[in-house]
Amino acid sequence: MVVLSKPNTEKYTYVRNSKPAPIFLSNIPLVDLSKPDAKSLIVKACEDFGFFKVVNHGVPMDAITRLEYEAANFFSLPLHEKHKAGPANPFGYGNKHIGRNGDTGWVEYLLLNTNQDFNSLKLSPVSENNPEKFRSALNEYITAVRKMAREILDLMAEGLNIQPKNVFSRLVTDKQSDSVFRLNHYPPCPELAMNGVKEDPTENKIGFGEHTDPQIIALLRSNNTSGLQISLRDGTWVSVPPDQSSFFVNVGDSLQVMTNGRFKSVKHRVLANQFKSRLSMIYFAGPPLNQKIAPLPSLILTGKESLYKEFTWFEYKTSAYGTRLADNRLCHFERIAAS
Ligand code: GA4
Repeated sequence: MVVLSKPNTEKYTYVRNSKPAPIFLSNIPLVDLSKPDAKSLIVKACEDFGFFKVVNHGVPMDAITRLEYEAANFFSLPLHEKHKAGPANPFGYGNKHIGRNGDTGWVEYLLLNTNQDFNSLKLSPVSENNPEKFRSALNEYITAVRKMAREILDLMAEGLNIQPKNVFSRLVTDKQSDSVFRLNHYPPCPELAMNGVKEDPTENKIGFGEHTDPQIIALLRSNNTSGLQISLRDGTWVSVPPDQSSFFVNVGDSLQVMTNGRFKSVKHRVLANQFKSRLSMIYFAGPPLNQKIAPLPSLILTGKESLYKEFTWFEYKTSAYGTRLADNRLCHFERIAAS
């Protein structure tokens, strides 16, 4: 049996929910990739929420289970063994510190470049950890999830009625695509009870602070522990009921730009759970570094203007990585409307 490592109990950020009990979003847009209405549902969901849930996604359940097992083994290693994977600067193991600008969360993680050769990833053959099995599970999962990303992006282009069909997907299937894979482990947070927070369900500890993803889309799968929340257009935070057999898709900033703001990148965060550990796997589909990102001319409606300046993904990424999690990253690339 895998026992996930015990967290320590340092002080971390708490947030007070705007409503007394967590609001669960029961009507999360649900897209069945095998159904003909998938493309129109995806477009609607990206316009309304920048977020949707996917079933019949085509990622084999055993690839998911295998990676989850290997990841749980990894996170159950003693801290000094996990640190052997190298610091998450930019790729490797990270603990409580997120990014380079002072953000913290109740989380440990492994951040990987999907183009890297996982043989270079230093993993220890300790107890139930088998580095070879971990590497092959990563490769198998990432290959399957990249295929799903391609399908979803093709459906978006079809749903938007724009040509060519692969206008979005070619950016993430390119050999040079700068995509990232992240395994997040949120240990249970006993401190929530120790602080008397148990009596106050409006207070929560932050696992991963609010942010939007800079890339095109992100595909997230987690175990059955809750914690993920998305922000609605009016700023209300709603909890997303976990579903270990489905995927959740986030629109990223780059897609917001390419659609000239028609699709919105979704602000999201993860709250720590008092009792259960949460394990999530996220594939951030990004374009090649030299790719120019700008509103697609076919999506600038007649009489409307381009809302964003053109930039390369390298420029955006460099700027984004210099920000704090909760910062608005797109504002630096907005065009000032002509008066
Ligand atoms: C958010 C999405 C991905 O997890 C990530 C994150 C990155 C990091 O963890 O290093 C960033 C964050 C993310 C956006 C702003 C910067 C960079 C932490 C941070 C404070 C890997 C990514 O690409 O951007």
